Amino acid sequence: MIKRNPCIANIKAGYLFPEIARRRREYAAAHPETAAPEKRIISLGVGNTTEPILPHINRGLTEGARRLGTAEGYSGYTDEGFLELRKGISRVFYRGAFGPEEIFISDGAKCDIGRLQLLFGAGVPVAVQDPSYPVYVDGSVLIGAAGAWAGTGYGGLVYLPCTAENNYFPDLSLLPRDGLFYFCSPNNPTGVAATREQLGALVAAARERGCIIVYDAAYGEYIRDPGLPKSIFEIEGAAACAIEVNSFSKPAGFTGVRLGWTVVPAELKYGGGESLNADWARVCGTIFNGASNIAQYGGLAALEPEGLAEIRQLCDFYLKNAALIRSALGDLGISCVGGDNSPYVWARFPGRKSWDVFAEILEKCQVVTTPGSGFGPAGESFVRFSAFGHRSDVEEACDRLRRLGNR
Ligand code: PL4
Repeated sequence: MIKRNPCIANIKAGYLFPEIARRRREYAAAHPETAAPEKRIISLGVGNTTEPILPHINRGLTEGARRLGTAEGYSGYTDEGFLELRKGISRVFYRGAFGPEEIFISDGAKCDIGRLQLLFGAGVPVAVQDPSYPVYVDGSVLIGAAGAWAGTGYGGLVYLPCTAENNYFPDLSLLPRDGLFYFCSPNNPTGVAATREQLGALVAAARERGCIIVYDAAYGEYIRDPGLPKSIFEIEGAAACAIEVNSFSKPAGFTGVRLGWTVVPAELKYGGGESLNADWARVCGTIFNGASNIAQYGGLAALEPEGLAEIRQLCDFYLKNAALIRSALGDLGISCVGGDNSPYVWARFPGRKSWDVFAEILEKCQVVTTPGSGFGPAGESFVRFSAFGHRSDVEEACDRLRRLGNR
């Protein structure tokens, strides 16, 4: 009989978000009273957008669908993406620093994170911020990184703790040589955005150690502090050591539409001098057939001035939710970071297990959160509150959080 890929046995049995959904279902089944509106379960767990796509961007989507029904407007496979969309992304997000051949349109940041490791294979050392978005670790383990690094601890990958003690920025001396480093800013789950100086140090360390940074900027449009970089490519020298993955999901409400992009600079080279850009084009050409054309019409509308104003409006809406959550937790004496340049609030419960805090908040408040330990060992004693929710739900959740009492 055919054998199972042994890497699958190395990933954790359940992916974090379905496990949270399972516990929520279990709680609801045991508590039929949660069917009543005043007792309904409110989710501040998974980071899933809730608000309608705003009118200008939505017109881009519907007009795109209409065009596909016409002889002059029809298009089929678009491979690396609409040329105008790639040019527009460079103009809007990178001040035109990249040619369209350096920008690859995707069906979302997560999908490209999953595909990117094909460039490096199983033998490469992989480092992640701890805590971090679970896909970096699980994706690495799936490609065999755990096998290559077995015995090094933490499931075979290198975890760089980001804690209150180091202001949620890792000790870069722990970065393995000739490795891959997943770095996310504003960070999921901590909500902390790295400063220009910190990213300068990160780029310097990556170059000195022969590493490549996979920079996840999925929440860049949530940055409101003008001094904070939205992209790794705002840092000099980054094009020689970084790939950036990005997405329309969180800024434009495209979590269900599916559209993102990855920047692979032409100057980025492996140790042997080969081009990552050429390899990425080859990988995508082989196992990806391009993003939906309808989604790409929506992306084009999002890059127009009216679309950019809507992106700002939508992010402001969720940032206001984050401020409400942070203030409610602060009133209880619970210490938090994030929420100011990010849609996530990272709340600390010293001495507690994060799944226990998750259960306490669900039982006392009927509010779903995400336990910090699901993002890595350094996430223990934290829970993440997502600001993606209807305003009335967030207000109700904040009210109910008072049941936790003062800390
Ligand atoms: C739940 C740092 C959320 N089922 O929509 P994409 O693929 O363009 O972007 C996904 C993504 C990429 N990078 C970061 C992210 O935080 C996310 C989305 N994360 C969360 O609650 O942490 C949604 C997660 C989804 C999943 O597994 O990705």
